[in-house]
Amino acid sequence: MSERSAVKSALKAQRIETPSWGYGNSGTRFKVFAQPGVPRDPFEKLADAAQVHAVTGVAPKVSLHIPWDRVEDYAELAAHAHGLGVEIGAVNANVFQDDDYKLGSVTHPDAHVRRKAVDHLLECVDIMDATGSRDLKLWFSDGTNYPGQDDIAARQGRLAEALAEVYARLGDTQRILLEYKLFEPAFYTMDVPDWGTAFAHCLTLGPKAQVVVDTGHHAPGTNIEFIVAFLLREGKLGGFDFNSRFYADDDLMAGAADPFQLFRIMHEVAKNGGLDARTGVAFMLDQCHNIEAKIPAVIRSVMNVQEATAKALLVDLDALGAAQQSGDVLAANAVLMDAFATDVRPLLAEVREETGLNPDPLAAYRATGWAEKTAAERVGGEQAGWGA
Ligand code: LRH
Ligand code: MN
Repeated sequence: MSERSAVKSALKAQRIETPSWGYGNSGTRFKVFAQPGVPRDPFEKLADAAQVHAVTGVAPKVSLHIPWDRVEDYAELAAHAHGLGVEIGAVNANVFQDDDYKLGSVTHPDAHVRRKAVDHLLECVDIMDATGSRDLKLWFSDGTNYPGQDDIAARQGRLAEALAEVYARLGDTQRILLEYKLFEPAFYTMDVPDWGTAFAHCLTLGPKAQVVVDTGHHAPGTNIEFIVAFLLREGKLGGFDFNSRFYADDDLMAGAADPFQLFRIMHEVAKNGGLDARTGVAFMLDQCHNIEAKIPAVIRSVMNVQEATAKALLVDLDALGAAQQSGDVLAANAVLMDAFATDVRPLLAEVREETGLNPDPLAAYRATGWAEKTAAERVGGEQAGWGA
């Protein structure tokens, strides 16, 4: 198989999971701007996600967030997804919007509050049983705002206890994906602030616990691809929450703010076996489209991840290895920069045509008239959002 056709088959096999909340309204503490045609329920969110998969061919999974996507019958929701040509992916728990969780959820000083939080996490595993999902994604807003507010070590003990109980409930093929975040909504300590803390808890839990790298959750200047290479080597990279940022957890479109960083990350993924489905890395988007049209934004983001992946797959690893081995710093760097400078859009257009798709997914989407159709039909009811 020529290098080019190997790259094309890897691109055809790529799978990018889109977030149900990316199709709903979202914003900042200053304002949430509504948009015409926004879904009112998880069924309509899945219909929008199916539009993304229809024009990209690589986005067949949709992450849910509970309770934002709470329904009576999750098997019915999964069947609805199937009918649309998509399936339900990771289930995201939410222990960050209930008044009881002001001082923490699974780390709260009060055992009753911890019990309530763990019960929600266990409910999410029940939902996974109904939807056939593999991944329980856990992000905790837990933390403190002032020195002395609570005992840092004691909170870690409470977190470990809660995670162990949920881990014991997992089915054989199910996983915990533990997500870390440096700050926000807490501003002194977060109980899972960085990859090291997440990694340590996942090591303690066992093989069914892995780390999620949200690209917006690091201190400015953090070398995220180092974390990726390290976790892949340890077999503890469970997935990504792709988005991009200029400052903090901006949750902008993946690759929009820093396409070179996304390329460097995908280079470490590609060269360390992370694109191999057996490695089990979940490539998920976690974004909010506060001012831009939501479905085209998700399509653009999927294309940005595809472009970063294509460039990473074009890195001449033999030349890179030779330059690294001989200590030729400039030559080694040039190998990567050459790949990054490659215009891979014609290659991706070819991949799409070979899979029977329009080479231009955004043009294909516009041609469906879906935006106009949903704006006309989805009148009344309450548009979906974060319900915060
Ligand atoms: C937290 C986070 C987490 C989700 C939420 C939508 O910042 O990245 O992954 O639960 O965004
Ligand atoms: Mn995230």
